[in-house]
Formats: sequence, structure tokens, C-alpha cells
Amino acid sequence: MTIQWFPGHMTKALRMMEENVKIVDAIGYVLDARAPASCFNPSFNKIVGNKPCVFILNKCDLADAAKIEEWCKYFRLNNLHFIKVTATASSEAAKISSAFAEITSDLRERYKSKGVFKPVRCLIIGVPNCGKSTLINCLSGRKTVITGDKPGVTKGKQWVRLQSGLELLDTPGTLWPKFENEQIASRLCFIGSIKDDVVDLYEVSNLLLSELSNQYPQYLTQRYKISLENKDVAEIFENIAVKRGFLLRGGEIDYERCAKAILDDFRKGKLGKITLDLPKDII
Ligand SMILES: Nc1nc2c(ncn2[C@@H]2O[C@H](COP(=O)(O)OP(=O)(O)OP(=O)(O)O)[C@@H](O)[C@H]2O)c(=O)[nH]1
Ligand SMILES: [Mg+2]
Repeated sequence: MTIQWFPGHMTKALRMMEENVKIVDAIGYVLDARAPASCFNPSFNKIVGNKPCVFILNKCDLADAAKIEEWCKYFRLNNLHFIKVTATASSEAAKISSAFAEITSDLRERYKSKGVFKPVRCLIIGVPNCGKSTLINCLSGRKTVITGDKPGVTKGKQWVRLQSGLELLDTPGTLWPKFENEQIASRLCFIGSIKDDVVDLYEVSNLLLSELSNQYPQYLTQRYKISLENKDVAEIFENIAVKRGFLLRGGEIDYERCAKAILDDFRKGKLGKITLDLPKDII
């Protein structure tokens, strides 16, 4: 499966981030907790540079707690700041805000000792749809920036000033021009970081079924009430279609509807709490 989705607004967004990183004090790097390794964007390395950075494992309500623990170990072992959050929950605001306070504490101390009153600025980056804007709304306590359950919702830059004095820069989710690794590309599709219109949804749903039958077979059998024994992915797909009644007139399988339903079930957490990536998947 070859996937390429690098629309013009992403090139512009990367350029904007490269320019604005000069005036920010720290970075919030948002990762989808269902596929954190796939969310590491090589184009961000230069942007992060040596700035204080906190990795934000978001959508933890949809992720596998045991695997998230592996990620926490990885971040601790590498002396990287991180937090695990569910940005849709307003109760997470305090945790997120103290993470930003922690990574900027030296700077705030310096300002204080010099009697300087300057806002602390943070750049929020991440692949499309990982929850950057939701995180900003969580911190601001209201719907300050637009969010949506599809990639490419945020189109330009937007500064948000919080009561605490922290200023956050929301950015459009960006990918990179070419995916050399099929596993990463497909996992980005599963989590909704790549637009559905540019991929073959039947193929993507089959790749998801293949991953799930290896990593979480019990979730497939529970949700769809099917047996996976001695079945290849195409047969599993057809079984699901029949069980769920995704059939056209004449009894033929409605491939498109079934593919969409499988992906939707995964994205909405209806299959169970799933994390596909482990730290070893970082390239
Ligand atoms: N279940 C769950 N959904 C979340 C969480 N955070 C964000 N979402 C949902 O994920 C979708 C994408 O959120 P956005 O905040 O728009 O994502 P974004 O990273 O700003 O996306 P772009 O602007 O397109 O790059 C929305 O439907 C949010 O409601 C979370 O912690 N848990
Ligand atoms: Mg956004």
C-alpha cells in the first residue's frame, strides 16, 4: 500500500513552525497513545532541537494501559518529560498545566529573579488528529480552538493565552512527504491521521484486521462473535460483514460499508483499549 498525503498546507505549517519555534520557550509534542511510535514525525526533529519538550501521550482512554506503561518506562529511561492524558476530560487540565510549568521552571525562575514579567510560550505539535486543539481547549477551559474527528481541522496558527500567563501556539497537524514504512503509514490511517479519501479503505481495514488478529484476537471474537481459527484476513472480513449484515441486495458483501464500520469501531474504542506500537517501533 503506497500512501502519500502531504497537502500544501502541511508544507506551509512546517515552515510556520520553524519560524515560530524561535520565539517559543518549550514544546508540547502530542502523541496518540494508540500508536505513539508512528506519531514521531521526522520533520519535527529540527523543530524540537534542544528546547524543553514534554511528550504528551493523549487519548489514553482508548489505549492499552499495559503497553502505555512500557512507554512510560521508555520515557523515564531516556530522561524525557512525559504525561499520559485524556484531553477530552476537563479534569486533566491541572496535570497538563503542571507539565508545562515543570519544563519551563528554570526560565520562570530567571524571569522572576530579574523582575521580568514575560509570558511563557509553548508550541503544540503533533500529527493530524492526535488531539492538539482538544488539549489546548482542555487547558483554556472552553472551546477556544476548533476540533474535529478528522485530520486537517486546524489550518493555520493560533495563539491562545491562558489565565496562568502561559501562551500556547496551536498548529496544523503535519505528516512527512513520503512514508517508507508501511506499518507506520497504515497505523496512521487507523488512528485517523491520514485522510480516508486518499487510501483504499478495504485495504486499510484488512491491514487493521491482520494487526488485531495478531495482537488482540479476543477483541475481534468478542465484538463480532466470530471465530478466527484457520481463517485468513479476507475470510475474517467476510465473516464480519455477514454477521453485521453489511450486505447488498442479492446477498453480496458491501465491502465499503464493512471496511468503514471496522475502522470506526477501532477509532471509537468499541473493540477495546488498544495500543499497537511499542517503543521498539520507533524508527
Ligand atoms: N477519546 C478521545 N478522543 C479525543 C481525545 N483528545 C482528542 N480527541 C478527539 O480526537 C479528535 C481530534 O481532535 P483535535 O483536537 O481536533 O485534533 P488535532 O490534533 O488538533 O487535529 P488537526 O488540527 O487536524 O491536526 C476530536 O474528535 C477529539 O474530540 C482523547 O483524549 N480521547
Ligand atoms: Mg487542531
